[in-house]
Amino acid sequence: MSTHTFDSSLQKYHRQLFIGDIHGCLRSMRALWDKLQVGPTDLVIFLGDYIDKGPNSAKVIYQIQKWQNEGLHIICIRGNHEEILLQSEEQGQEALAAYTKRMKSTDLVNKKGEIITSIKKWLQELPYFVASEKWLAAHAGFDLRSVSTMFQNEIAMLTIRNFEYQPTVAGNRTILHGHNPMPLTEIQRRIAQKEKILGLDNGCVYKDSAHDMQHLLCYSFTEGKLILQKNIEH
Ligand SMILES: [Mn+2]
Repeated sequence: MSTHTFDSSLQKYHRQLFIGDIHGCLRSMRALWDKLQVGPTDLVIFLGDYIDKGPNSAKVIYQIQKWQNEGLHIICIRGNHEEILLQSEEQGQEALAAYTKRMKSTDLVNKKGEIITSIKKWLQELPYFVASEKWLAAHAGFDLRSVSTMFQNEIAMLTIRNFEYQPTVAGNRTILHGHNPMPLTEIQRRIAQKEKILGLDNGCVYKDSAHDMQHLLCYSFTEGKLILQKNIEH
């Protein structure tokens, strides 16, 4: 496997926009979207964890599906929360009910006690990562011990924390990820210093956390700038 494995068609988009963990924060996501003014020459990559913890898991997915159906170029990467939801249903209806109750995402379940069909189909198709010529994106990050582990270790893509950059393995590409909430000042510092690993989860869903948390973030890779939306959930 070559480090040059990537989708070259992704580089043509004028803006390549990466959005961090949403966790059911529908109002915040819509407010961020209004600021972005996404058009047909843009590519939006959502970094996973659409569901759980926040108030509107199902509606977040319906809204993203609506934008996709309008013909906007959107890639949704799989997060550990999407993976765990699908796994819990495989363990049976009781496991699914217990998980969604604990995660405040019972709106994902229909009257038959299953994941709503259109949501389940969408979740099952989510990729674990996306690779372009200039960047690599996954929910949590990559296992950079080798090129093959980088592209094949899906557990790492969903859950890894605090991994070190390896320029030869990553082909000098920037890695974009979410999963691990970080203070805004730290995220801004890493962008300013042109670091090669950029985490974009500022813990939007944690409404009562510190002042430099609670934002839903979008990083415009092509412009090198951050667009912020503070949590506005009720
Ligand atoms: Mn996560």
